[in-house]
Amino acid sequence: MKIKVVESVLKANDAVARENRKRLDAAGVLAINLMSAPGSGKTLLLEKTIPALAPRRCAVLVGDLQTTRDAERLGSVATQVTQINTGTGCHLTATQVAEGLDGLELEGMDYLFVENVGNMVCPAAFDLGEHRRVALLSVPEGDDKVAKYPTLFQAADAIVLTKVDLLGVLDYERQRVYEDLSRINTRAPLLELSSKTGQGLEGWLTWVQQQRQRLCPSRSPG
Ligand SMILES: Nc1nc2c(ncn2[C@@H]2O[C@H](COP(=O)(O)OP(=O)(O)O)[C@@H](O)[C@H]2O)c(=O)[nH]1
Ligand SMILES: [Mg+2]
Repeated sequence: MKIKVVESVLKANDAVARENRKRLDAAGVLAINLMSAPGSGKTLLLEKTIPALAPRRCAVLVGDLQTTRDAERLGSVATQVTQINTGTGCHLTATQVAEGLDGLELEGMDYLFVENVGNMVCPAAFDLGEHRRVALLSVPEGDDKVAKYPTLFQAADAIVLTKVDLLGVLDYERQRVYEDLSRINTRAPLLELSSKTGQGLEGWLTWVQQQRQRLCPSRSPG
């Protein structure tokens, strides 16, 4: 009985997610859902990505339990930013994203970045209508997280290892991450970067641009 309830919630979510994807496709907007533990560096990565990519053609939806702090940070780099407060919800839902889309002008946009609520478990279960899922993990979190939270990394189209500027300071065996990923997700690239120093950002930006070109080959991104 319990399982049926969960299934129906997910089914209803998936139906709204499909509508979200249709709206985004119609507008030629690539949507990327960023998922990670709190503090892995989602907001700072977006603060660096958007100015380098196409500042006037990026919109952002940010999910957090409380506060508009991330939206305030991102408001200085993106033209359209909406904060979604989930209250006690540990992940965004497709319905919340649909409401967020209602408030955005998608015409003229190339990219929609969705910063999910900081959590390594729940966000992975909910399709939001995004085109690509990115899972972040940061060096200070430790090199065992891929094995401990496999669902987040299994669902990812790309995995971003952030804060590599701290590799020399902390005991961190990158090889463990590669080995764990080889068991659970071999199709997603592992992109190592530091939003602080800029190391590795080029590779990430190239991956993002390639995804949009695949989605919308006839329109050149700004
Ligand atoms: N050293 C270092 N710090 C970072 C990096 N990326 C993010 N941070 C810091 O980590 C903290 C959390 O980052 P934030 O982007 O807010 O994480 P979020 O909760 O995932 O959005 C902030 O103090 C950032 O300045 C990085 O690449 N290197
Ligand atoms: Mg954030």
